[in-house]
Amino acid sequence: MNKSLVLCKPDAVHRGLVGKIIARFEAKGLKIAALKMMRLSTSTAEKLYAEHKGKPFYDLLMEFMAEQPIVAMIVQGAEAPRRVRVMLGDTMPWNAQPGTIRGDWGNHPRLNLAHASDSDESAEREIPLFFEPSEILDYMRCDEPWLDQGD
Ligand code: FUP
Repeated sequence: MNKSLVLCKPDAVHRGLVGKIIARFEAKGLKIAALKMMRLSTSTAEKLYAEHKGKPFYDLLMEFMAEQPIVAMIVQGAEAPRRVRVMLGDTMPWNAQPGTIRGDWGNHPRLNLAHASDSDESAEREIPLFFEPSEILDYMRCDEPWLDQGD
């Protein structure tokens, strides 16, 4: 099963939307394999968003991500990165479809509620920035036989 690193960003924490965001992944049949609340260090924020260094929005993004609490999780399931990104919606909330997390609740490209890995390769790079192997739990949801049949 594939994994995606998902962060509920500071705006999701302050707006009390973390539970609703997690509930969407759970209801979809995706599995929460790791979960914690934390403050992001500037160094981890820089590693997460390394590809954006130098862009006009970079400094404000670093400030925003590192100063307030976030909730980090690993969401697991078949094609998890692709499916979670669809559920997040477009980066720009005004382009995000209703029914997506950003389409329903997002208001600004920086205040767009959640981050999610954009591929298996990104997830492999991002997950160790947030979780030790011992923090990732391997278990079977009781509804798993009814999900992700893979055929
Ligand atoms: P996404 O993967 O959908 O989060 O989007 P990007 O990797 O393109 O953007 C990384 C972060 O930069 C997101 F938090 C949104 C933010 N951003 C801005 O603040 N302004 C912009 O114009 C574009 C992105």
